[in-house]
Amino acid sequence: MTERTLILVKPDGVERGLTGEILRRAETKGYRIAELKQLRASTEQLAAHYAEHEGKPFYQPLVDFMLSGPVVAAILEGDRVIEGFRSLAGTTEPTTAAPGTIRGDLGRDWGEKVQKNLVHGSDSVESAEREIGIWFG
Ligand code: IDP
Repeated sequence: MTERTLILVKPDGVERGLTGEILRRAETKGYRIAELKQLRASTEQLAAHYAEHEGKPFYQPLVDFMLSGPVVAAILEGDRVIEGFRSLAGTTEPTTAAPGTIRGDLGRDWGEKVQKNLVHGSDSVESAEREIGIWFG
């Protein structure tokens, strides 16, 4: 079943020059980049994107981190791409994410309040459509 997902290369990934490597992994897996842009996120976009986390202790550090530099937003297309990209990204904590994944191979803990884990990928069809609206209008 062909799906679309919204991915973000977070500011740590852009700053470290890993955008190409992250997109390469998605393309090599066979997913198609339907849309791609670099931008500075607005507080409104982040409030909408992370609404489910509002009130959690890492919420404000997360928003501040996402405002700290440019992000790269992309729409990926492919069969089961939502699940597939999350599998490529690995689990949330980069220190323990499995080797072979983006977070496991390229990330680690930096002793900060927020997990700087390089990428975001939508977690369901509903989230993907909502997030594509936030980042691509
Ligand atoms: P996901 O990105 O792996 O789907 P979510 O639970 O949706 O993880 O959390 C969104 C983002 O918030 C994570 O990618 C990470 O950057 C940050 N985050 C989540 N949980 C924690 C935490 O317990 N401490 C610090 N940062 C967190």
